[in-house]
Amino acid sequence: MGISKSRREFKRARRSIPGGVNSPVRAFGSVGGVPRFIASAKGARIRDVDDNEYIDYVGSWGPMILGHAHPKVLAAVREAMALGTSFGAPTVRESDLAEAIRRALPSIQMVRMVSSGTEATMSALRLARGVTGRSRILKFDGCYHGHSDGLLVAAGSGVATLAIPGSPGVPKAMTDLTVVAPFNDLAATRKAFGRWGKDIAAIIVEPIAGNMGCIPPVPGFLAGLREICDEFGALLIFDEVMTGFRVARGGAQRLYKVKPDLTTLGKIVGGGLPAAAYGGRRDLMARIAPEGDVYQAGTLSGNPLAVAAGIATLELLEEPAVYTTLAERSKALTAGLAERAEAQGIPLTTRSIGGMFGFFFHPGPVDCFAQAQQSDAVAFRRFFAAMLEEGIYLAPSPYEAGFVSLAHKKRDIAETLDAADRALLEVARDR
Ligand code: KE4
Repeated sequence: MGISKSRREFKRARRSIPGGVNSPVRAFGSVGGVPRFIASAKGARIRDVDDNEYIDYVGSWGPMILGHAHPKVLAAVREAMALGTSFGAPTVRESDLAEAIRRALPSIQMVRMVSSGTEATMSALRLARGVTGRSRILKFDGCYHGHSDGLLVAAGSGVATLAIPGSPGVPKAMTDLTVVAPFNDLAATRKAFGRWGKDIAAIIVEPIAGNMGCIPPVPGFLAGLREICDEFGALLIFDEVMTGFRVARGGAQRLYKVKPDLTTLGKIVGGGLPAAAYGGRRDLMARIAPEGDVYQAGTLSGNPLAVAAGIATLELLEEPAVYTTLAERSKALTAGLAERAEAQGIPLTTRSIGGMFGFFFHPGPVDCFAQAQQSDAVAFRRFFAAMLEEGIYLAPSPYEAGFVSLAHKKRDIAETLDAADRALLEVARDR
């Protein structure tokens, strides 16, 4: 596979852009090699600047659930574009999108559009602090909620701890307000509330973790968080930036039947354009300016092009069978991977939930970040590289989830599994 143009463009990009990319994971830092510079995409496939084609399981990190360049989404954006690209004033279509979100997620009685998942979680946490008058928040180790200071943290030493800065530039004063507990560990969460409960404004959680690989909640975990929040007067925030409209029309909260106080959304709600949202109980959202006193704003919030793409995407996801199809594709892929790995004596733990999936080179169980970190990183790197060479584009990190789209057909899954057979041989050979 020739990649000379990507190699040249990567060298060029690094002169002007930090790491040559506009978001770190794109640089292939975890897997090595040259990131592919993408020229175009259609359906389940992307094409790089060297004219290599790949079956794409990243899908722009989740938004491309319909497949790339869906004709109805493109038409909606073209139609919107002809009327102007941004007004900085209210539009009818923003209410159409808000109502579509409310219909899909009934826990969202009011919703505010923003431009990224980071903005959505940052704003939801400010609202939680504003309405409770409390300063601390609790998050889970391995969950990612965007890069705002209080969330860009690492777990301290110990089971439930005050966070430590996850990056230079994040002041300790910020991370002292963030408590970190292990994902899927109710006992540790309850212990943290025992110590800081009266000052914890909210728990924020990915109801299905997708940023430490794909790790579902163990039975009772989410319901347990609901109980703890109710007992201590904290708010429960589901960060469904990834899982919203991905695992079910109503998101993970619909799958697991646990009702959060606030929900954050992103990715799919913008149909691949920059749009995200936060919303929830009316009594909480009414505290957001200008109706209330908790400030949040954004020049391009509710941008007409992003709203058009979001509405078109959510409309196409109203077809009842879509989530059955997505789950079938995802399950066929992960079951096939597990079968082939077992045949070659390679420990592999796989997960598939709706249209998202994950796999760990690990015998299992993998229910939290500490266990995910015990996965075989070398095996992952070898598998990733071999699959890329085969024309299969997986997430370039063992700590990401994978995504199928409605454009992935059975023949794409079969082609992927044939490639996996050969790629797993590479892994087995070097073990
Ligand atoms: P953005 O600010 O990147 O739009 O959203 C942040 C965010 C919030 N919450 C969850 C659950 C998320 O998964 C994300 C962003 N996801 C990553 C990939 N896992 C985006 C890819 C990237 O960082 O380039």
